[in-house]
Amino acid sequence: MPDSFEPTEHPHRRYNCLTGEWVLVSPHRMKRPWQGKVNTASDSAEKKDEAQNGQPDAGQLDNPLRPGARRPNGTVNPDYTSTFVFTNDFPALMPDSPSPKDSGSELFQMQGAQGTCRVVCFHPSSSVTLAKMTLGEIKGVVTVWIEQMLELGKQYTWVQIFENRGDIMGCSNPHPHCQIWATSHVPNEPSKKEHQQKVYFQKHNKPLLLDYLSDELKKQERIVLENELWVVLVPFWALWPYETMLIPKRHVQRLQDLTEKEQEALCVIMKGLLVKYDHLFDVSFPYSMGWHGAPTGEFLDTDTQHWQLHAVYYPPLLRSATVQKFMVGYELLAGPQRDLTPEQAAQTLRNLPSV
Ligand code: H2U
Repeated sequence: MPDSFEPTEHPHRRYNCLTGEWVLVSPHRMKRPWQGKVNTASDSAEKKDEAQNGQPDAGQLDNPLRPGARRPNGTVNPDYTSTFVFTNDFPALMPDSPSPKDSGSELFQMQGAQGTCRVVCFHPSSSVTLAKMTLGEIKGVVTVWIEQMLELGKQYTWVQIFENRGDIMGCSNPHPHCQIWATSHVPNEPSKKEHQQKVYFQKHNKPLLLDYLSDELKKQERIVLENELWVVLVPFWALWPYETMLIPKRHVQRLQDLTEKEQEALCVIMKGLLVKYDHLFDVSFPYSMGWHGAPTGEFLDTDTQHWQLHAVYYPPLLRSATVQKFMVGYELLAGPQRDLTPEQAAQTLRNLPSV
């Protein structure tokens, strides 16, 4: 067995201290020939609109998220000029759905799941992505996120803000928007983070993610962007090829705890990251992203200082605009695996323009 370990050559496992799971890193697999699925560049509505000199195309006219559109359920959207929030017409959760009776069985457990789902349109134009919005327009989106966290957080234990971008991610509509699902329970992913951060805090009396960030800033191996108040990095344990984490430098538990200055600096760094992503393979970059912070509802009255707010971006593209990473085979049967190293991904992203 060779004794000179090279992370860019030799398969190894990395620990995700935020979830307690391991990722298999196999950098040499980037060299394998690809005869599998090649997508068409999922460039959303952007190019179509540009081709028609800004005139809305047929898709835009039928688009149920645009200002003034009649949605399939008959509701007419207002002629909004900035952001627009509405309750999802096809919600995955209902506020007043009844709970099942306790089965009394360890093997057949069920729980009630009450909640609500909302859609947030970011902009009246279907051809504008967050990367292309002005800082003022992005600030409008951040303000809505905070308002929604405050409102829904009063009632619900977990408020999940997430954006699915691009048809490759299963996004049903190219109009710039995100979703919010608020639930009476803490879902699986944040549950793991709740546990890991709590255990770390009990041991060290410091938030896990702030210690992690401080080490990352010293190492300077996976930092993509940094400003006075925020950092974007490729996590040490990143699973998706160009996965990133966006994290405030100060100890902030929830989105609604950000100061005005932090909100403004967030808009700048978020736009910088999204512009880099668009440059990476020269397409309007697809991803799933979302915010994770301390739980809300009944947790608002408990000690949650082990939590540090952060956003995660999970882009599916691997080698080009048309070759994506699939979470299949080994990932489904055994555990997650990635090809290029997080350091290689960070270096590539770092070297791309952010304007
Ligand atoms: P996605 O593009 O991420 O799938 O989100 C769009 C959401 O918008 C989706 O959840 C909702 C869908 O249910 N929607 C409505 O609520 N009303 C509509 O008329 C169209 C889409």
